[in-house]
Amino acid sequence: MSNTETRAAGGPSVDFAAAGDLESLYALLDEVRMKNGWAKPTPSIYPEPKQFFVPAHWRYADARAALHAAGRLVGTEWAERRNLIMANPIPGNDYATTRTMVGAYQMVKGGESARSHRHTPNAMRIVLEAAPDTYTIVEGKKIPMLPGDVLLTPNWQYHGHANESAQDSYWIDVLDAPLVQYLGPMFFNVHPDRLEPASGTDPASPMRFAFADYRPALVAAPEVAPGVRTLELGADSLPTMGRTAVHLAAQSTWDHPRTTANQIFAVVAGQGTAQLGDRSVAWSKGDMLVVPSWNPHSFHADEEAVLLCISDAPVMRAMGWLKVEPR
Ligand code: GTQ
Ligand code: FE2
Repeated sequence: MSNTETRAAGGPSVDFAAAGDLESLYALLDEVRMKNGWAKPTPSIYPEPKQFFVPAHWRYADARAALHAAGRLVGTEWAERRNLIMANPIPGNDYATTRTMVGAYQMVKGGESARSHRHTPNAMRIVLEAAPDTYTIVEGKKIPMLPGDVLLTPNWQYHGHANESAQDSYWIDVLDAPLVQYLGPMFFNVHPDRLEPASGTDPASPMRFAFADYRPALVAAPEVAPGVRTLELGADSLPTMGRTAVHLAAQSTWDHPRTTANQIFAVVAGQGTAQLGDRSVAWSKGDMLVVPSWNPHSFHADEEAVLLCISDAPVMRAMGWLKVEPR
């Protein structure tokens, strides 16, 4: 007979009064599914951010070659998306790039489409290679995808991709899916028509930040450091992820302060080096880098460069947890 049944209603389920030492107290706690909070090996509350996620760098040259090969082996008839996930290289993780976001590379072949679906995670894309007549179809409108463009797909909007050009297109996807998984409200469904029919093309969609528009504005923006300019792309257009375009003049260095925000960087143009935590990496066009919360990081451009910084700063700000290290 279990203790639960022998104890009187209202009394303790086990006899804590009989615990003569901590070990027997812990054994009794196990029986009522409780843990002591005073002798845990790793406290849950600590003085500064402690990350399981690590800074990391992925080369577009690798992703592109892998996707090109996948183009022979993976059809969009059966795969929801032909994409590669940049899972943070920590034990047991096969999805999240950082706590709140996942970064991926995707390829849609010339003449091919990726079927329409919708999901509660917010998404955005940064186009690396695409010829005219490559579109993402968002809620029945064709939105052009050209190199350097940033395209948004908010929560629950139907989206599919149609490459009506002759050239394979490649881009980076960033989604807040790990945050949605963590909090719980994950929903997904496919569109009844496979690829949602489009009623027209909307090159000036508020969901599109065309490279041709933001690059001139970026190079005219004030310097935040010698040779470094930044521009927000549509603050608040997604509730969870912000976008900052960064222009680095040749030989400039961007010493970005530590922040509680998690950040994914996409290299839109140029090449250089970065210091991520205690790692040095050499980056070039199309590469992806991740800087989890509170890791030091700086970028040096060997030639003129444009980076896109995608961050969960809007979430941190909304919760009162956005903190940037003073210097
Ligand atoms: O293109 O809709 O990389 O839903 C991951 C999930 C891309 C997309 C990804 C997605 C998409
Ligand atoms: Fe999607």
